[in-house]
Amino acid sequence: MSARVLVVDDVDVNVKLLEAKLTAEYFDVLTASNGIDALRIAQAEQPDLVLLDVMMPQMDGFEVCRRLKADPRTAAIPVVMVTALSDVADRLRGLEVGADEFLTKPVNDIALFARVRSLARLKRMMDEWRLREEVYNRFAELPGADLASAEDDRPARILLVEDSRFAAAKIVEMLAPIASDIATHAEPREALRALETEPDLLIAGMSLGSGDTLRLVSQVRAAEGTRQVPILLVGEECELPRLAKGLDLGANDYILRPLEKNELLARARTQIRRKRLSDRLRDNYRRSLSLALTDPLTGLYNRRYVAAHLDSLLARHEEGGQGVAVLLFDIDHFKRVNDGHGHAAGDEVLIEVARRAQRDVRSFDLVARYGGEEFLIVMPETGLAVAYSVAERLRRGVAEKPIRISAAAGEIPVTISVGVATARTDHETPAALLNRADEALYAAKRGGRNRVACAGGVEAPAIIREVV
Ligand code: GH3
Ligand code: MG
Ligand code: MG
Repeated sequence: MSARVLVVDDVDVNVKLLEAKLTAEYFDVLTASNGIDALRIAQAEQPDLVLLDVMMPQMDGFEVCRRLKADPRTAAIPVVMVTALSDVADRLRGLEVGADEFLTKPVNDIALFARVRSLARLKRMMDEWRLREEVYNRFAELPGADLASAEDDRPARILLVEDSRFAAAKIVEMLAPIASDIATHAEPREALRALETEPDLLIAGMSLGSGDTLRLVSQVRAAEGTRQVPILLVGEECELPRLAKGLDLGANDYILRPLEKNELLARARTQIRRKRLSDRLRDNYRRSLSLALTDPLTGLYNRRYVAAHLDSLLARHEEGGQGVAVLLFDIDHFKRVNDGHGHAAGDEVLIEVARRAQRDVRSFDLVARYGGEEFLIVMPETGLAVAYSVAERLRRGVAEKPIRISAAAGEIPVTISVGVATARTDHETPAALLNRADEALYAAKRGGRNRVACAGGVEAPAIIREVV
């Protein structure tokens, strides 16, 4: 993965040095020597990351960071502040203006590459979600998700893996202002099990007597259920190479001992915020996906979805599958239901017919609302005889019991007509198959309604009639 990094520093030598290091690691580098240029380039070029010097004449790094985070066009770009030595006051001020990370001068290569990579990866992920969400919101005509409101300050649930009781107690005490619940485990194995409760953050000490923290990191990242949990590592300065390895394996951040309360709080808070934002984006995405592909009245798949589904089934069928059958059915004289009992009663009938259709097909058959009062069922691995018997069961399932509606009218007798078509062995297209089902449906209507007809006027064999 190559990321684009904007390096901002008023001292030319510093810019050149960082540029050389990053270019050697295959990052694309943009540069700026003052705050105004940095803001302009960040807006125009949308880098994946900004490395920002704190001490600059005119506009200092804090102000640049504040403006980047205040502008919706650049707010999502991670900012790493580059500060002189480990000045705690500087770090805190940086966190207050929204900086995501710190590096101290002279810049340590391990910390530089690991943090740049980890932040760029995160940015890519967020961009991807944002893009998908935009696309699906357009598709489903939903209002856009409000990213600002995705942030919430609910107290967090944190899982801590630390075998020194003293160290653990200290961390728990420091985190009290943001956590409602901190579960402490001394062993990685126990922690892995406890992760099933999906905490907002995992904090893990690097030197555990009872197991390997790096292994825990890769196990957490490998399992589907725990992949999303952010990981913050806690280590000593001499453990930097292992901490960097941890970041490569998927940990999100690290913090060095001796722990400073405000830095720990800030780093934990940042990870929790990101986790919640990405959860939120994922939920929105799922929700809009389901709205885009299902019918809100009946909950069935919609025409758009069933078309895509049929496409891929037919492609499989061409490659030597076992056949595909479709049933197209339509409620008889549905207009009379609306006219006689009102549109709301009509809706209730549609919902009940959909329910009975789903009840009467196999679990791998797909039921979709195809149009107003027209439904389509797609049945994989199905020949004409079975398709016909399912259609007949469906027809009976609707006709044999009137549909109860909430209005005074009580019960309404409803029938359906069904057209059955099966895919030809080669050169079948969805359009041609559906067309034949449609012709069969109209034959059933012409034949008197409340009946099943097969495409091409094929008479269902007598033996099937006996079976059903
Ligand atoms: P046929 O037996 O020939 O199918 O007659 P029909 O009356 O069912 O057919 P027609 O196509 O003339 O009328 C279908 C009606 O379905 C017209 C339309 O207003 C109604 N309809 C379509 N979608 C909905 C819906 O979502 N809710 C309700 N209540 N009615 C709908
Ligand atoms: Mg109808
Ligand atoms: Mg109709």
